[in-house]
Amino acid sequence: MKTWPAAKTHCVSMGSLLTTIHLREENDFVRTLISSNAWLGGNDIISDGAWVWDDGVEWGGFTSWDSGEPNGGDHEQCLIMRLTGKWNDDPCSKENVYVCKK
Ligand code: GN1
Ligand code: CA
Repeated sequence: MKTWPAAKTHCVSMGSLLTTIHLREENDFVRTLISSNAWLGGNDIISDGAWVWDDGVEWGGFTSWDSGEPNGGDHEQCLIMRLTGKWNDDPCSKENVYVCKK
């Protein structure tokens, strides 16, 4: 369990990134890997609502937001997958499991 920045640093230290998700198939696969809410490699830290992927792929393809999400404004800037495979914006300072992608 790590904060989002610490999780990201750990992935990078292994030559990987927090996982990004560009296809429904990737979303389904990552969901099979997790047993609690897990950080993904996306954030809107720079500007509220302007989501970016850590791998540099432009936001705007596949998304899997849960109903009502994202709802956190400046308080919830990091992307997390719920057990349902749906996404939430959550405070980056929370400690969660995470998935790296290489
Ligand atoms: C959580 O705890 P609450 O309901 O204020 C979560 C949000 C979700 C929300 C709805 C800090 O907020 O990211 O959008 O549930 N925030 C925290 O599921 O856990
Ligand atoms: Ca939220």
